[in-house]
Amino acid sequence: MNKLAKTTSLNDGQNLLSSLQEARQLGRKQLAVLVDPDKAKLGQFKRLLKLAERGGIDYFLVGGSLLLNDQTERCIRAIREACSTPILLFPGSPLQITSSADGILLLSLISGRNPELLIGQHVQAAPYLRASGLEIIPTGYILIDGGVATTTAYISNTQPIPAEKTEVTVCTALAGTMLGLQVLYLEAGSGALHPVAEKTIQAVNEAVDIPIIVGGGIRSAQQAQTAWEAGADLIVVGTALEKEPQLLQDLSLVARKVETALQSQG
Ligand code: 1GP
Repeated sequence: MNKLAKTTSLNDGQNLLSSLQEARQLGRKQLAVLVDPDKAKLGQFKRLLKLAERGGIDYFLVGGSLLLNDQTERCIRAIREACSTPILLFPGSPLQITSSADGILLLSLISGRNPELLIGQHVQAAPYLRASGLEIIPTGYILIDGGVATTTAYISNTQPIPAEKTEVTVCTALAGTMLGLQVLYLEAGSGALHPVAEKTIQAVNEAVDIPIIVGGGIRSAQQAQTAWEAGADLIVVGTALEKEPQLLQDLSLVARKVETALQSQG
């Protein structure tokens, strides 16, 4: 296979959104690794790509709230050369759109009240997205307070939902599904002190039936397990794997453990 070829036709020809939906239906627990293109040259990233060759990563997310260098293409190329894992853009701005990925989480920041991130930037990006051939995944992005001020909150000029206001998060998630968003991303912010709380994930999981992505501040297999068990379908880990790529193995093992436990519960 051409290693630089796009991989949108994964899982017997299904597209990326179908793969997320199927994972939710079948109780499969998926893992995405968030790569900050600015760090794509570092030694730990190369180690992570070596480990990725052996599997265990369902998607790479590429992007960030603030990028300092124009390294997205290089980063995507490095991932493609190492493995055939699908690559989704996770853009902090329309400047990060590139057709060399497989798809894009088209984020609507529905926890905030910044019209630019609810519709403004999407209008500007629409013709580029249409021409890009990227698979578009309409995503309700919900920022929840993770105990520390995040770049995402600052750059987006929005306030996160207070962590204990579960009902606000649930109503936001519900509104997102009613607006037709296909996926929800519960985000505590990169490097959050506290990941999204178990009870918040549980409450959202009970309220909606679309794939739930959870990320921000997940540093251990135990925290990933808690999130998966609470109802997350896809966990996103960035910072912890940047520092300690070997954590990937533990995360993979825990994902299979949670799936097995779920299956035995019927
Ligand atoms: C941030 O959810 C992602 O957008 C990942 O966060 O870097 O804290 O793992 P971490």
